[in-house]
Amino acid sequence: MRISFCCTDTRAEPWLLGLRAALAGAEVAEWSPGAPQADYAVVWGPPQQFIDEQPALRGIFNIGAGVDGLLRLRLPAGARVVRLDDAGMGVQMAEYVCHALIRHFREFDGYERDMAEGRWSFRKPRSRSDFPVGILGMGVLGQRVARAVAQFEFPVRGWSRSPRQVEGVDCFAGPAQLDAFLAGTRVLVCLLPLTPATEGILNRDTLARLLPGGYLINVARGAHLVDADLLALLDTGQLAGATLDVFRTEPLPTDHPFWREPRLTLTPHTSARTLRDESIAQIARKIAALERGEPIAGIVDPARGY
Ligand code: NDP
Ligand code: OXD
Repeated sequence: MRISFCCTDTRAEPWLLGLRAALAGAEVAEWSPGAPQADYAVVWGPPQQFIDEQPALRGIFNIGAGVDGLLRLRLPAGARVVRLDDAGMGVQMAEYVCHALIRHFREFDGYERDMAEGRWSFRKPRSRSDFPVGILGMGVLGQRVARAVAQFEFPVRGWSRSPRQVEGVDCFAGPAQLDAFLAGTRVLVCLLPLTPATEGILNRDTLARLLPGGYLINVARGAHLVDADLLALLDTGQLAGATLDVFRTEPLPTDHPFWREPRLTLTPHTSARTLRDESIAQIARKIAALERGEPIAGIVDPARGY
């Protein structure tokens, strides 16, 4: 079995060693133009040339959860695209979202500023029942985050494409229930895949429907958010602030107004990193299952876009 590795911004050597160790007997090599046909590919942001030169792949394994970049390429009809299912990202995402949520709710950002300015002062405790957390996207990561947020006793609501039942979560589904979901949410977490249906979903209309003084945590993709609409709602005070991990252009351009907005907390697309060992183990398990003719989780439906 031959495996071709084609990941931009990723040091190939440790992945090649890990994949070889996990898939005994497999020939694993980094792709270069004209390389021999492979049975499986392990990719992140591959060029179109890679796809065009590898028409016989039995599976294309994306080393991330989001496949929006991959699905922008022309893929062979019937190509089986497989994304990472958690693989260590769930707990990181839960940490990140809880950190952002609690920092905002407990006003730790304000205390940091006060103490830095030598001011010893208390803020009035707030009630977590006034801070319902709404999670857009109740998939692998959304559900993990919902569980973590519920541990801190915030009311939790979730929105997905198809109806779901998740213990401890007030569930909403589909466009018809989006307004009701937003109307009862103060802290909005975006964990949707980027698809034609979700691009720009964080906009003036949807964000203005949150409870007054809403707060946004976007950990999905920059193109979910209409940047100018967020800034406008911060200006009117309808939104109290936001924590953003993802941006339309990454790295965030130095002249982007987000850098200068004090009510925003920014991080460089780091909320849930791909963990090499966990990812290799998952990919190797799935390749072995496919070779045995068994079903696997995480196969992307290109028509749905995730
Ligand atoms: P999943 O595919 O497991 O979950 C996606 C969820 O979104 C599902 O609940 C799905 O609904 C819902 N959804 C999709 N389309 C719509 C729609 N049109 N309307 C309503 N709900 C919709 O994905 P993951 O949880 O694994 O990952 C989510 C995203 O997080 C990734 O696509 C990626 O963009 C981002 N991500 C960001 C990272 C970072 O470091 N910032 C790291 C990892 C991921 P249904 O349940 O009905 O299918
Ligand atoms: C992912 C990401 O999709 O890191 O996994 O953004």
